[in-house]
Amino acid sequence: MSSTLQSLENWVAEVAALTRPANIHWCDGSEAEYAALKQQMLREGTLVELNQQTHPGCYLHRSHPLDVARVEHLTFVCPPQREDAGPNNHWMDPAEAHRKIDALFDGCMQGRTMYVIPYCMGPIDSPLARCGVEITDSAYVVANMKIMTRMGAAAQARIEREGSFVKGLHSSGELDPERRFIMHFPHELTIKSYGSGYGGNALLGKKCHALRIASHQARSEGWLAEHMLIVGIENPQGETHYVAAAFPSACGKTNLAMLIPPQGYREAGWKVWTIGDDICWMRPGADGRLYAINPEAGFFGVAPGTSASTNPNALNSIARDTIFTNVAVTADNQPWWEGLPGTPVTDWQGRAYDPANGPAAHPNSRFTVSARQCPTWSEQAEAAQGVPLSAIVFGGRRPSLLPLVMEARDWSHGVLMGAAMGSETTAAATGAVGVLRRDSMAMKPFCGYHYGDYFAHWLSFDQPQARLPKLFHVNWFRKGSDGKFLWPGFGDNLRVLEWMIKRVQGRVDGVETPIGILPAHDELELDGSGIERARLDALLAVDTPAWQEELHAIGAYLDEFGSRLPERLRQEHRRVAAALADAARPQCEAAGA
Ligand code: SAT
Ligand code: MN
Repeated sequence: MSSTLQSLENWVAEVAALTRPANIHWCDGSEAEYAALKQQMLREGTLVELNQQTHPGCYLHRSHPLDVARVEHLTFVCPPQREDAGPNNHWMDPAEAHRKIDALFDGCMQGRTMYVIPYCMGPIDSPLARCGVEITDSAYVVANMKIMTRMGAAAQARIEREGSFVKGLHSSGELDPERRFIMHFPHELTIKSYGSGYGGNALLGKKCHALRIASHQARSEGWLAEHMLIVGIENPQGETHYVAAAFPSACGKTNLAMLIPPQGYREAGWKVWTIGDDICWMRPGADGRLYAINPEAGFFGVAPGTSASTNPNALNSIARDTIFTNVAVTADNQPWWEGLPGTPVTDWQGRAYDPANGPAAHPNSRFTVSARQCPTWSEQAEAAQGVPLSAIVFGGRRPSLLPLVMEARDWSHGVLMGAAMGSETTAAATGAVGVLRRDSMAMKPFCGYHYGDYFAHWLSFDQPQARLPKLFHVNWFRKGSDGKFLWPGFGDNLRVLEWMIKRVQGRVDGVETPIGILPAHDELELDGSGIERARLDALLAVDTPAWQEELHAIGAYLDEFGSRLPERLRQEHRRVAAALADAARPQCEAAGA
């Protein structure tokens, strides 16, 4: 197969001239192609068969030990002008970036097969979907792209019809961290990634296209490309409210997207429907509401911590036809990670398990599985027009200060809440874990342009005819004085989502505070949760002096975006700071009296 689209033909020929592969394979996305790829990887040893009785169709891939997470310090966004990348990105002059990375690509596929993967991000017939072509020398990447995207002949047909596509060139190279770059050229709709075979660095449809390049495209076309899950909450009356939520990597997006309601809710008839667990593209519909699609077709989820108690739907999904990456293995060859019953005998590097070497599964080990395998998968995930959003939720890992939930008083306030998001870092990226960093809208590693312009783009959706979703902020990770999490999380998070939906319906009033609208104590359904009043007080406490410090820190962070920070966001920041000062005053006077 090749293409009727000349620009695609030309680009493939150009890449082949540079990388000099032994063969070129155009992926058609068929099951036969997928089966042949797996056989080849099994022969080469890049895939290992797992226990086919307990896990039919499941395989394990082991990465190079120095190639197990995204590498933000080697990831560049290269618009022509440095200022357009913003302080939130590493920038390189595009000509220099091409030169540097092309030197690595020169001859890198000699003796290897070059795969051409046409793919579509989003339902194949959706006007919100966008297409790309990834060229790679990694069969593992092809197999993952098959699960994660609509890949093959149908995508190619759409590309040939539309005449345009995002170009992604990838080679695993030597897997040498010293010879590794992930480069983005938003103005050329081009991605070049060399030297890593790992998830977000190598599956170019995911973070590179669906977030970094797409966020840039979305800005000029009037939509939003966001790092959000999408979940449908069906109440006992049979109405479904769709909620999108932005949390940084490895903060529970997959768990929330697949939540199982607490028993009392299940008995009352509540249901949860999974649309997506990582990425959300949304745009205003004719009725003024925001409509969202999940551009992905699969889940690339964090394995450790996934268990029958935390996420039975995920565990169910991955019982068959799943690619595991960097997990451990039991004596009878079942995949294993911390949080599962049983004992590992082989660690993620293929060594005999020895606790002295650290966890058996890598903390960022993953499963790749088709979304359709999820028991709560929603048919609406294929809806061409997307689903209308009732609420958008921001959140992060904050051991203190941030209440369980708060609602923004209006869109501008919500954009400030999103911009001010902070979270403790996780194993999803290389570097220190557990350090608080600002991660606006959970897009710090993924926004393909200047954050100041991005905040302005968010604010621009607040139009007179718009019927925007309500904006909220949650924190499942607040700890008590004993250092333990105050909130049980997982299924009980539905209690918080229910409150949000009641707010959307205008059925509860909440309590206004300087930082936003919080639930009144009797508005959160706690029946059967075992959470006592004192704990709820701690979860919803607003510590005014500590919040004043937080506002100070947020102000300093926003100042980093200089003159591109929208004035409306500054005003909003001043408004909240003033409200906090007001709240602090009577206390000071009392203390002084
Ligand atoms: O490594 S990925 O970027 O694919 C996953 C994540 O960090 O969210
Ligand atoms: Mn993610």
